[in-house]
Amino acid sequence: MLDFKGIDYKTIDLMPLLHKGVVRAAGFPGTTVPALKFNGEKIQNSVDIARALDRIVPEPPLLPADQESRKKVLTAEAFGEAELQHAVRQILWNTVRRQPRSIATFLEGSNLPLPQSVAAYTSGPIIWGEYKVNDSTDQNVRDDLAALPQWLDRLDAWVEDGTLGGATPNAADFQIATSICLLMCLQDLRPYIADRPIGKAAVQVVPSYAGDVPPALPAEWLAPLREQPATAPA
Ligand SMILES: N[C@@H](CCC(=O)N[C@@H](CS)C(=O)NCC(=O)O)C(=O)O
Repeated sequence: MLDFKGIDYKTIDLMPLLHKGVVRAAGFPGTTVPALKFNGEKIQNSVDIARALDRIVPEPPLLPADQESRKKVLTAEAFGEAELQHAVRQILWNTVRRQPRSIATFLEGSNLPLPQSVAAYTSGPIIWGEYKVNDSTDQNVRDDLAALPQWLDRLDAWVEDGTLGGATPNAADFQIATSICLLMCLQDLRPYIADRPIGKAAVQVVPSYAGDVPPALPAEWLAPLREQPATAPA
């Protein structure tokens, strides 16, 4: 969103889990990332960040001017933030826990001053902690995967009606594309998403996304995805 606005910025990457304490120590009220300091203002939560950026740098806007389109974008953004995002986190950490070495692939392009040896030593407790924090239990992940086909259909429909994937990305595109690209880091899921309208739209918004997790999930968990057609019916 900062790139889209043409705002110059510096990124600080933090270790997952440890970030909670660091963000608090930096003076933010909550423990989550993304967290942004802008002209002394501390802004947290992706939706609030999007609203704040539109307030601070109005052009180009992250929300459409037309009221009807704006309502749809806000609905899509809220779905991405409140439902999709958490499920993606749960699926991710359950899968990474089964393929712990894959965590190193997410470091590509990061500015963490982390030697491979330290990364290897600390990854176990971090993966376990994230698994716990996100409640990434097998049952929750199975429920998420069962819901995923309908969610992908909903996202494809938003691409079809222009709410997502338009010529200019909006706040919902940024909210959702990042989650979809993260899901596509999982080799288990990529084939069910990449060729769909939402898969293609997500890559347009986030062309490079580090991370590659080899197949890990039990085949029967993926049955709901296999059972549905690769693309939503017209
Ligand atoms: N909906 C928030 C969620 C942010 C969030 O939960 N981030 C995770 C990392 S993906 C986090 O920092 N979790 C730590 C915590 O909940 O304390 C957003 O989109 O900004």
